[in-house]
Amino acid sequence: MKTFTLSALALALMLTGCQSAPTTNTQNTNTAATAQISAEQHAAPWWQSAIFYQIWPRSFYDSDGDGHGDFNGMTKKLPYLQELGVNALWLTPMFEAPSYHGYDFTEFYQVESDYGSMAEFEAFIQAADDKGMKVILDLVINHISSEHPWFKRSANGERPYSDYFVWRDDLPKVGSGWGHAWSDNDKPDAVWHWSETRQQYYYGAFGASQPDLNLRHPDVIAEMEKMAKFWLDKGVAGFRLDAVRFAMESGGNAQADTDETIAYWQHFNQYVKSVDPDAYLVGEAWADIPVAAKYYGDGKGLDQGFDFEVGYKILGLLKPDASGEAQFGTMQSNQQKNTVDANVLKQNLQQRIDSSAPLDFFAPFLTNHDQERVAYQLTEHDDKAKLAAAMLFSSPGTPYIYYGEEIGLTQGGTGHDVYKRAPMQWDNSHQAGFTQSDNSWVEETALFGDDFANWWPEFLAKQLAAGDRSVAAQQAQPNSVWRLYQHLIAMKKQRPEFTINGSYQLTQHDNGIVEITRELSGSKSVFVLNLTDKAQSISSITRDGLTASWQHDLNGEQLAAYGLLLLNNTL
Ligand SMILES: [Ca+2]
Ligand SMILES: [Ca+2]
Repeated sequence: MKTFTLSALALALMLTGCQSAPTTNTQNTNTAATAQISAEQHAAPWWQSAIFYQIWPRSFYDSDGDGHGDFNGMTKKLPYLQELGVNALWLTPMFEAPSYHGYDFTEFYQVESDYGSMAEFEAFIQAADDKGMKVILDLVINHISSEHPWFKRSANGERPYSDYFVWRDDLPKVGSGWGHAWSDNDKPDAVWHWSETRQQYYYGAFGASQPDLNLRHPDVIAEMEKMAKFWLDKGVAGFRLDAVRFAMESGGNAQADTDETIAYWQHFNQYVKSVDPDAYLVGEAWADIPVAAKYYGDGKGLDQGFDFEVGYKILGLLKPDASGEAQFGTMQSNQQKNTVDANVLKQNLQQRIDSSAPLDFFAPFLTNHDQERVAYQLTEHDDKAKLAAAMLFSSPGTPYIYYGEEIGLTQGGTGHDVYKRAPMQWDNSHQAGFTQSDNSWVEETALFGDDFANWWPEFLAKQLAAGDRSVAAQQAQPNSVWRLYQHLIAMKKQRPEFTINGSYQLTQHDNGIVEITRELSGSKSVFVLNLTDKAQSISSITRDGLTASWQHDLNGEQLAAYGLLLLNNTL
């Protein structure tokens, strides 16, 4: 049996006056230290106690029967989110854009008309605020739509727009390093696109329809700041920044993570904080931890960045036969044949600690809108989905939940992103309660092309027949995935050991049972996870002074296959 202990951070120890990190089962309740922790939490930025929920607005709830989710639909579902317990929301893009996904803005100051009016957006922000929920928006600064007036004018050579994008006369040669910046491919024509109008090539890291902005141009820099201020003034709490790694490119072998890019985000953060000191920036740097940490920028960069590795590692432990390949980068698979080694979780945490950013920089999550859904990866195995949730919430940092993960929502296939972004399933009624329309937006051939088969009716019928994968059905079951999420969220908000300063100890017992302990100043929680497909003894787990707040298939001293036991002491 191997034991690993992460000491509480040195700073925390200094602040709380502890002599050493809590590593044993001692039950010394230090009320003075707890009070100090509370004061410290009070002073900490709001995002450190946030539980984020990522909404794909088009798929959340359709309030007016046109088959597209909308602002009023999100407003209507705020009580649901409050009941779940989340206190912060990330909306994927909701500015006017030609695509269904919205990552290609044609407007910086108008909402996506499919989602409703500006007044309805403002009402949503106000209603969320009334419930104590922060809302952040998805901001894409690296590129905009080729249909944006800026690009049309730039292609026409109109000043001052002519230099708002990155132009060159000739296509770089193969071997010059140009290609998709997130891979090592050598393919200049993947990122340099020909403009008939201008008779030049323009740079577009994400394809011809999404030209990269020239973020060296003072007008462009100023406009991006103006856009941020416009939305902050409307009451949003910050931004999730798309594709932060690719802001500034300076050559074929310098298309990502350049010093200039880090400096750009430092500058942007400085501006945003000048508008609102509490505004929050979280970056999508889809890369391994040392690279993601760069965006902390010595404390002047982004407030947080996603930890893309922890989700791979957690899900990898639950599907040991899968290849576990990283989808977008340099991450290594953690698979070991026929063996589940939970040490990957502590290695992940150690990497965060060893990085150039502090531990509270990282936001762990299981999946997002670009990744196969948890339930799909785990073949709709609810007990495994619960273990995934437990591992996520036991990990220090600000967690993000992708809508539907809390009900074990799966997907209708693979190979197209829309499968990962399908309508929420609210109940077992018509269209799973998402829309009154006979059709949902995912069936619109105009959005996906005539060749794309309509997979939705069959998928929906299957989900409705199963009957257990909707919010209503999950809420009605005491041991459902939804109930566990609700429990974990409440625990994370209430118990001090789940703050960034709580110690983390992971032990893998010889029979495969994994024990994760979080503890701070006498407050303690223990996760007991059976990562094997057989019932296992948990007689070696010390349970003195602890009571079970969640137990699944616990039979005496045996925890069922993929069972979960959650123990806490009294606060
Ligand atoms: Ca609608
Ligand atoms: Ca760029």
